[in-house]
Amino acid sequence: MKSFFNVQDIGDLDKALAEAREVKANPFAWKHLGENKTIILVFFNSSLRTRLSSQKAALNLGLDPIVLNVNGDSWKLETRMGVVMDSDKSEHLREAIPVIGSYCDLIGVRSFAGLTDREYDYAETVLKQFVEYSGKPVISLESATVHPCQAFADLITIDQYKTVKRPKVVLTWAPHPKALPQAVPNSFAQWMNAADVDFVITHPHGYELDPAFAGDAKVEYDQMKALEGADFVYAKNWSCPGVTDPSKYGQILSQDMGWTIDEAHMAVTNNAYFMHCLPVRRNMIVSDGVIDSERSIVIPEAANRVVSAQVVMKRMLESLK
Ligand code: AN0
Ligand code: CP
Repeated sequence: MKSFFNVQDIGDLDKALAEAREVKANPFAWKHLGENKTIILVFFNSSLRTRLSSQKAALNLGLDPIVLNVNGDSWKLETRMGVVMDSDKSEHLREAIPVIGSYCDLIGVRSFAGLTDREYDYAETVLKQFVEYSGKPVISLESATVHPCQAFADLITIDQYKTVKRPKVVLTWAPHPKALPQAVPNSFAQWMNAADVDFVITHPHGYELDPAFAGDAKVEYDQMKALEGADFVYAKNWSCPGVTDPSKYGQILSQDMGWTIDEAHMAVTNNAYFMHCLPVRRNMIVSDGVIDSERSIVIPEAANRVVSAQVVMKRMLESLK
């Protein structure tokens, strides 16, 4: 595997899920694969799960992880081309990336959407520079438009908990005080469209996801109707994707607390499991009662982040040989 951004990069999903089950059952069986190899994990933004699960996955494979916190302990990096570098950014990605590439075998990059310039974000400008200038396989650890390690872990979790062959999975928007990227819902939609599930998206008007990710997924604007009979409820906030009105890209269009997932919402489902990628704001996205209930699987979902990262790194190491 050369890079990991989209569901297509993992190939056949049944095979990927079978491999995930193997890795989960026997995490140290491929400890030789990463011997004398290094992964550099570059973080332009905060993280708890991605940072720790990526390091743990690397260690399970015998691969040495090095973490670089850009803005914290490195020079601030300029990401735009052709600018006069008279700001607080001391170094350009154009030099930093090949230098990073010369120190490692694999690279992971977290670089969130700026949410001001839709074209810049949706072109995955930063991630593409890493691919072009590092010469190494690159994993998106949530880039401007995708979070594939999360979506793969979500699929692994659904596969683990489902009790019917084709469960109903509902992605629901929920309110949040800050504008958030679309990477998590974009990837979740892309992966659910490719998986064997009955997938429905629900959100207020104006929050339509980019068709490149939403595909033919059913959109139901009545949240309660969407949730009826759901086996899995996947809550997430996102800001305006700017599909219908590009001038609203990255804005908060609604803070309707009626969309917070509480017991009344869960009551219309098929005793659904509750999922969220975390970090989650309690009593904004989800009520204490729902996230603390026995149907909440947010912790095993987060635990599966080690499994998804490990399958991806394992495949990349195998294709280096
Ligand atoms: C980020 C987001 O919504 O994309 C990361 C989620 C994994 N969340 C926040 O910034 C709160
Ligand atoms: N879900 C997730 O990616 O969490 P972090 O932002 O803490 O890495």
